[in-house]
Amino acid sequence: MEFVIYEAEGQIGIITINRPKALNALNSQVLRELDKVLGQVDTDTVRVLILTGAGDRAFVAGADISEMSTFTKEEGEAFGREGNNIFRRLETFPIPVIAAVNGFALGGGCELALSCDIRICSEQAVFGQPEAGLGITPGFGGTQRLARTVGTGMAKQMIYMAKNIKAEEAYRIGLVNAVYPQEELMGAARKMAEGIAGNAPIAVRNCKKAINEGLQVDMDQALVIEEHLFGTCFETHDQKEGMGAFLEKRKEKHFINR
Ligand code: CO8
Repeated sequence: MEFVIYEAEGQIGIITINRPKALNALNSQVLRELDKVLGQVDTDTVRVLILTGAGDRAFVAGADISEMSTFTKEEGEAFGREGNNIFRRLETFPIPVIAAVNGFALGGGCELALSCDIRICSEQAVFGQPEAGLGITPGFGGTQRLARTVGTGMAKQMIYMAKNIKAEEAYRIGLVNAVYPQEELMGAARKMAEGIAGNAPIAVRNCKKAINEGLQVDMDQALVIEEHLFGTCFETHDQKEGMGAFLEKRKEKHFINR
């Protein structure tokens, strides 16, 4: 693969969008490679993914403007569909995904981060949806996920004004969970990933599913989704291990993803 790197470090997988000359902009090839990489993640072993951008300037500076500039309506829709399908695959990926935003996260880059479960960033990160200034709408889920993450008022302000915001503002509005010095970002992402990976993997997956799917339906249905996922945990080895460790006053737990 030319533009996407995947490294598995034990229970943590790291995906790096690697097109630094174009500030990691997403062209069709990058999107296809990202899709392919997701298919290669061994979710029996890997419990958490970290997604970041290569170099020290950009997470992803958007969809590739030179590729999009000559699109017809049909090509625009097809490109939007391709991106949406892949971002949705990431959003519903069985294990949690942490976006480690190390620089520009603009347009499709902000949308990519929004498709992850958790966003943390470096002090030099810049977020924005510049599309309206380019004569288009956000097309990889930004109108939907930004509004769901930071609320409609702030999302509309960011999208209508096409004005970028810095890391501290992104933190203030709840777009990211934490801001770190650039050199500490990946360490912080790994530490968070290790914290998640130390818990029962099936329970964590079920939590992700319950939150994601529950937010799509009304509260009564959402609680049924939770009840079902809660119940299935009791069929797992790891529930017996987790509760057994508590009852035996044992600190070490051996979760085996079964
Ligand atoms: N697309 C293509 N190339 C890009 C992109 C991009 N989004 N962003 C940066 N690059 C390229 C530049 O063209 C430049 O290439 P070259 O060296 O060959 O000229 C290289 O990266 C470095 O960029 P700059 O020289 O511009 O670097 P600066 O430090 O001066 O500026 C910025 C950095 C501010 C990030 C600037 O590059 C910029 O504004 N980039 C565009 C950001 C943007 O508007 N992104 C949103 C794009 S639209 C989008 O993402 C829509 C998503 C949904 C699509 C749905 C389709 C249907």
